[in-house]
Amino acid sequence: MSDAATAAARFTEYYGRAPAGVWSAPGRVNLIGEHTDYNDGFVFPFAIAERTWVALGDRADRVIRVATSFAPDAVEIHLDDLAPDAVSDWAAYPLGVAWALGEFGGDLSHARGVDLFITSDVPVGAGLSSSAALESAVALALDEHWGLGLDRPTLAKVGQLAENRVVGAPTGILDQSASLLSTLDSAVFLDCRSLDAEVIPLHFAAEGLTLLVIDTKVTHAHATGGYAARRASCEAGAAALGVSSLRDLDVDDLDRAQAVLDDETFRRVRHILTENRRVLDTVRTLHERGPGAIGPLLDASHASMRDDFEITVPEIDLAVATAQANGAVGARMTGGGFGGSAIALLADDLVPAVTRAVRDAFAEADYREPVIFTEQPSDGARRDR
Ligand code: GAF
Repeated sequence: MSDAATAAARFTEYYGRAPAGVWSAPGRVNLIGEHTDYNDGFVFPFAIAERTWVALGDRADRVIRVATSFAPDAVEIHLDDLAPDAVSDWAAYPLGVAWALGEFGGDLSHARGVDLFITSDVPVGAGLSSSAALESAVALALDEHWGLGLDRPTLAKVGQLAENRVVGAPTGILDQSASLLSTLDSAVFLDCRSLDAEVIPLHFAAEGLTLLVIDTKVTHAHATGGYAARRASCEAGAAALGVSSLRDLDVDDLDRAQAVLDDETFRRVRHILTENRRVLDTVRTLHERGPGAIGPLLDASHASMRDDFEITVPEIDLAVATAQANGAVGARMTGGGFGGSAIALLADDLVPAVTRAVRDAFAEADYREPVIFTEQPSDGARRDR
């Protein structure tokens, strides 16, 4: 378990002086709205309790150096040399963000260099957005330290650009927005076209509900493979249907889509159109009937990801089906897919039974032991000290 004091202590140990400040940003769970972000659609994520911390200290020159508890060697670069292809591996995230700040109007020409030390307790490869936590913490720290004055929606775009251009993953704006815009006990209802964001209270605890995360330990990476293929299918579907993005279509257009598209592209498109609808229905249902009533929408979202978008894996499907069979209000995969985590919303007193049932089912199927924990919707990025 890390915290701001640990990040400061590690900075001091490494650089031999105290940091000027410590910032942090959380990972996220997406409650519903998967792969809709890069289709200009709707998402509804919240920040989780696990965070990434960045301790920062000034330098006299114009070098930026990054060290971390999760890699042996520090990486450094002159601010004038920042470029998309100048950094690689884990350093692409923090140094990619430093480059991307300039692309969004941050004036780095007079900025002094910085030393950074990064610690994190966001699990990597679990579909809980460790990358956005890192990008968002660094973006906020550098923006505030250098006085660049970029607002949080712009910092989310900075993190996304770093991920797209420097890391090389063609991801949308969901994860960075969740990390930067969330507040305690709430989720962010984001329109990824207008970037209008509304923070909506979830009231899980007040309603006697617990959100369980089941990390299947099947790891994924979005810089390779299926994620880009799904994105390409959506773009091909939109082009064939004569729209600039799938946001311009609604479930009423499904008959026409089926007539025009091949079966696979149609199913990809159907996931996006129905998922946008489910996000809107979830927000409405929360307002009208509370969180105990959103379960069928979570279940339907999972079925759509499994059957139409085909981004789940057998471990995830087993976790979801077991939670559902043991009384969860609703359950679904969260995140980009091809591994990662499932979430289950359930009555507080069902937590031990559902946890046991999922563990037993995994053992029975000879799957790796999952890591199962409860999660509280938490605060977004902030300065800690
Ligand atoms: C990953 C991406 F980074 C997000 O942009 C989003 O597309 C998500 O997968 C799927 O909803 O987390």
